[in-house]
Amino acid sequence: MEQPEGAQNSLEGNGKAGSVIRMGTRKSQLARIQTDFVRDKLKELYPDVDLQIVAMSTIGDQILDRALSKIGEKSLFTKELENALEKNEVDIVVHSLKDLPTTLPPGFTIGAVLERESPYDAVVLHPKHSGRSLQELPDKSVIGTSSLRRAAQLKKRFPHLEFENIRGNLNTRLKKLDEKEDYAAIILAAAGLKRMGWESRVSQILEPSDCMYAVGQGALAVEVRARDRDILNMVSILHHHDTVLRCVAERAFLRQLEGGCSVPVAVHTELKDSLLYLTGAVFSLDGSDSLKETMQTSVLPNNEVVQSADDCSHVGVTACNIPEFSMGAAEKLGVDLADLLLSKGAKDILTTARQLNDAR
Ligand code: DPM
Repeated sequence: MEQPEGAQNSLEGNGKAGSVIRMGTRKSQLARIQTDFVRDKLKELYPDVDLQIVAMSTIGDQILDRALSKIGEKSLFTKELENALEKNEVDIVVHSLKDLPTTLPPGFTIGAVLERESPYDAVVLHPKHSGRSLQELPDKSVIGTSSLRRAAQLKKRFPHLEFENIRGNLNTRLKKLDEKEDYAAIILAAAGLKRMGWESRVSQILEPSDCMYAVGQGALAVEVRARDRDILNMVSILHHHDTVLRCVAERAFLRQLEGGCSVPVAVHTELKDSLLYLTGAVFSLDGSDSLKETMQTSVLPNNEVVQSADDCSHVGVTACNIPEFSMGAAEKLGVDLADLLLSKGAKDILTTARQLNDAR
């Protein structure tokens, strides 16, 4: 494997790729596992680079008593890490893509989106309900989730269940589930459970007809300083073509809707025979009101379109090694689908959901 220019040289300061690359991470076990995963990939590709890990705690990790959607601080889990990037204390930060806002602060970009794990949500049951599906849980069973997206869809689909917030990192949540009688089950992303080695606790994977996933769910993102060309080149090799196009469409959809990480918006994407399909939906908090549509586009590169050399970023993702035509088509698909939903009244549904959630 050839290394991009600069990666072998020890270039001091200015965020240039040198022989040492520092990777910032949150302290939670999942964040560490995700960062180690990317470190191992980079180590294989660039055996001569010294990859160091710098662990930090973030606001999202410190405030554990309020629902995420109520803290009101944007980029909850990412701010401290971005500060460290900005101040040149670290060079790379690994995130779950779904935690990254669709508009990144100026100066930052996503330099790699890795192959997506399962994007679906999973049900983890209290041991006493072992073997049951959501449908089979007793009336008024309490399900723990602080995702408005999950609660809205599942309330509609399983009206016999009740939903309550649950916070904390994955370890804390599993403990709260198992050691108390507060929840009959909790809903978590299958990808996180798999990375933690807890697949055996998954009793049910939710089909799109039960619960569509969040924008970017299941994909890892590598955030870097946008001006850092050497590091951008270095990590761009980690981009997974299909995942990038799917996630660019999803992020463009969410951005055009002006949704943040705390609105009931869900998606489903597929890339088959160079056709990209995007299904997007918005929900009222109880799921009783919703809009859902599907659109598709060809992402087959059109040779007549010349790649623009200096800025190949789309919804915060810089992927110069993926044809500009495909990236542009994916972004447009997301925008067009959002515009279609907006023309049918999506704005009202989201505004009401936001107001009700803020008033709770
Ligand atoms: C975001 C949401 C949640 C996380 C909202 C949503 C879940 C919050 C909750 C934007 N970020 O999904 O509707 O359940 O209270 C998060 C998880 C992962 C990344 C954990 C999870 C792991 C999966 C991945 C938290 N962020 O969703 O169970 O890498 O996509």
